[in-house]
Amino acid sequence: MNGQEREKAKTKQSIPLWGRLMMVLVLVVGVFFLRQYIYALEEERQSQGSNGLEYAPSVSSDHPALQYFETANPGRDIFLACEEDLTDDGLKDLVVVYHNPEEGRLNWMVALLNQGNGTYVITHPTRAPIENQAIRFFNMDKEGEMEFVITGEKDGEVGYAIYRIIDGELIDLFGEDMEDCC
Ligand SMILES: [Ca+2]
Ligand SMILES: [Ca+2]
Repeated sequence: MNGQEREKAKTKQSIPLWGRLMMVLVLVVGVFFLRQYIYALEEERQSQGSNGLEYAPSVSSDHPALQYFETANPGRDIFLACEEDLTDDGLKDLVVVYHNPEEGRLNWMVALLNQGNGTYVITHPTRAPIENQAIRFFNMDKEGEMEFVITGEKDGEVGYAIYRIIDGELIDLFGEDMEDCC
């Protein structure tokens, strides 16, 4: 034990009983308010519609990233374009679900990665659900890049997959029945 540690041990021992009781009281009150806070959050979540799931809204058609996509890929039908910072660099990126009318019954999804100078890097297209597409952003591992889940249908078959940007591309982390709905 060096001098500093001995000093610390002494401080610990010298906390009087009332001090320890005060600490317990503060802890109990703290836990009480934390629980109230969590209940309030939960209530708010439940009041926000079906299953508490909040799907990302589509951006408006004059959104700069969407216009960038349409300039690079003219003539596509846009089903969904949702904004979030996927790369954890403080710049909003855009996920676009679209259809090329020159193709058959196929939909595609890309992400536009914001370069911060008015330009975007467009990821390689990956297959997307045919109908009722919805995207929900969330942070799966509580750090770094945002993940998102895309769900959709094809002829009543429902599927979903979870994606993250890895090395500048949309990577499918896992999913279920995507082949039935894409
Ligand atoms: Ca970003
Ligand atoms: Ca994450």
